Amino acid sequence: MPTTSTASPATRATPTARDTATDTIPTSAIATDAITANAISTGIVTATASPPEKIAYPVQLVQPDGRRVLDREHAALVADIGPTRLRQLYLDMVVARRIDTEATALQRQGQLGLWPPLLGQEASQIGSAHALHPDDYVFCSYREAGVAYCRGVDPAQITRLWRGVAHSCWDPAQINMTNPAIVVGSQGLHATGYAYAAHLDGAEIAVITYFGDGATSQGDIAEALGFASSWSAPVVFFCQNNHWAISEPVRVQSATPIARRAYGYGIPGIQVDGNDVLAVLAVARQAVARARAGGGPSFIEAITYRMGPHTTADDPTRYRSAAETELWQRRDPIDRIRRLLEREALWDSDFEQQVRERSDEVGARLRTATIDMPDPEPTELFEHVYATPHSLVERERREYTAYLEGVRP
Ligand SMILES: Cc1ncc(C[n+]2csc(CCOP(=O)(O)OP(=O)(O)O)c2C)c(N)n1
Ligand SMILES: [Mg+2]
Repeated sequence: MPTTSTASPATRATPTARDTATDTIPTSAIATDAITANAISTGIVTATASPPEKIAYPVQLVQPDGRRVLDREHAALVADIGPTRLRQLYLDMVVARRIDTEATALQRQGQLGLWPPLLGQEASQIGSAHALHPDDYVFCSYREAGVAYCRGVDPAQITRLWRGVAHSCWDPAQINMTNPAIVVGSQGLHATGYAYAAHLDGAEIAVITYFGDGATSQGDIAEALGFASSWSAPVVFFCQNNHWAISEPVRVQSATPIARRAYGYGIPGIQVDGNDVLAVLAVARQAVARARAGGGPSFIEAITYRMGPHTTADDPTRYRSAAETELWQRRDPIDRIRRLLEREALWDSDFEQQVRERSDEVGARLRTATIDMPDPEPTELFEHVYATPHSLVERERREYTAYLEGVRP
């Protein structure tokens, strides 16, 4: 089978079209199983699969006005999501936003050193997290507080790292989720290694790694995709294309839609409306099921938008227009599911009250715990550098202790 050429002039023009595609009813999506027929007898999947001729629109199940989209294939993947679970998705998204606004406020009040807001990305995070099983494993970037919440993290732990009082936020073993990875893309390699080991152990789990559009330009992600494909590692590559890598727009990261790049590695890729929680849940379930069943890696590009700054140290007004931000405010992922609930007569004042109480409770716990976090002893810096004692670290600890004794009153 001939390999398909990469960017044609037509596809080169797509980034701009892609930027505005999420209001449109999808007519088709990328086939997700195009490469399975190419698995050869060694079990290694060849990269000769042809990607679809064009990527039409991302998968969408709910339009911004709350109307359902007729897409039988993907709707079938969430057919079991009834009123209770729909409300749960809404509640979790509101709580994720509350965690974010509370932490952002705490940073502005001088209680945190830094915070990376997730505002606008709630559907991508909550939808994908709801597709996971407790024994699956998450390798995240720095922005996935919403995923951590769904994994069951204690809200009192979320800001530990960002206040600078600990090396980590939570215990990864308790929620099967790593701590924030600051080195962009590094978590893709960690996920692939973990997934491959699980595969060798015969563990029927999926591993998911979250990263951004900018991370797709990193060698680490390219290496992870190549290795995961060659060795059928059960990993879901979940790219939150939030349109920006700090001040770098997504259109300069890739000449083709990011999901299409997966095909170069022999990995099926799919684009999804990342502000549509049901669509994200559908495609994430498909990818997770594939990984758990031994079908190997998948790639999801969730098209969303970072409504806030990159971090609290950033001023996005210096590199993007108010008109662009306003456009995406009209596609707010929480408003969309609220409209769906209203249309389907699932919205009432009792539920509204329940949502308010839960988000107040989580917000208050996060705030009080942050302010009450004790400052660590300066020498705790030397803990957990190596798993076993190390002579260099011990020497540095002694030197630093002596220094502190000299300067402390
Ligand atoms: C290897 C590496 N290079 C550069 C940086 C600085 N940096 C931090 S975040 C970021 C942008 C990442 O953008 P993206 O992958 O789109 O994720 P987003 O922040 O939008 O979620 C950069 C360049 C870093 N932390 N690590
Ligand atoms: Mg980004």
